[in-house]
Amino acid sequence: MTITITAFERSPDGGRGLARDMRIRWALEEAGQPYKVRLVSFRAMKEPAHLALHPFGQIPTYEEGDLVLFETGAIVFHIAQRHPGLLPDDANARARAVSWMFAAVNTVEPPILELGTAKLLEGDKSWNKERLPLVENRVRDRLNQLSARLGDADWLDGAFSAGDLMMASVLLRLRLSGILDEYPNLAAYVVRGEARPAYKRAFDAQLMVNTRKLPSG
Ligand SMILES: N[C@@H](CCC(=O)N[C@@H](CS)C(=O)NCC(=O)O)C(=O)O
Repeated sequence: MTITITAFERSPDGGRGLARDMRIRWALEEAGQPYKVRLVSFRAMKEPAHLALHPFGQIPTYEEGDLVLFETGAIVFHIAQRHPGLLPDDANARARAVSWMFAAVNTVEPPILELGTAKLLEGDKSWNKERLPLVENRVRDRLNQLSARLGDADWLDGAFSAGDLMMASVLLRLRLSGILDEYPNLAAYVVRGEARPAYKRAFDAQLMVNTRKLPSG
């Protein structure tokens, strides 16, 4: 069955891996599954046709036959359950990998998103100077804990899994802030994720969308 995902027609980062369709592309590449991409503009994302797929008017979405999914965690989990390569066979190890997926989106990503909001949307507020260090330190609190748990291991729990795919994707969003570099083992973890052939294929495909010339007129 054909898999179709949605992605930004023009991504704010120019297609350099930050838009969340990247997580789905990466998972599909790891699983060796072909997919199609439907590009949507910011305006189209808020129109009824897209809202029928994604109640919050965002990307990415995932369509496969009658199935329509939104939320990257749920989509990557679906892919990982259906195809080998992203979750261990052992039931307990599988459950732990799923814990890491949830930890990525539910525990580590929120302070990182808050930092993005503080920098991009609140930079002109009089209170921003006082608030920003607090928000940065909330990110550091989480990274201290994650860094301690990862230690000198390559991946969070044995072999690479969907948990690592989600965690590395979330951490990537921190790179420009410089905070990730305060944690050499986490920075190296993200680089290890980016070095995977499946990640590179996904990255190239996303970048190509954003660097190709649109037909004029
Ligand atoms: N929790 C959602 C977040 C989805 C999300 O924030 N998507 C962004 C692109 S990376 C988006 O569509 N932003 C445009 C908007 O919210 O209007 C997920 O993980 O899928």
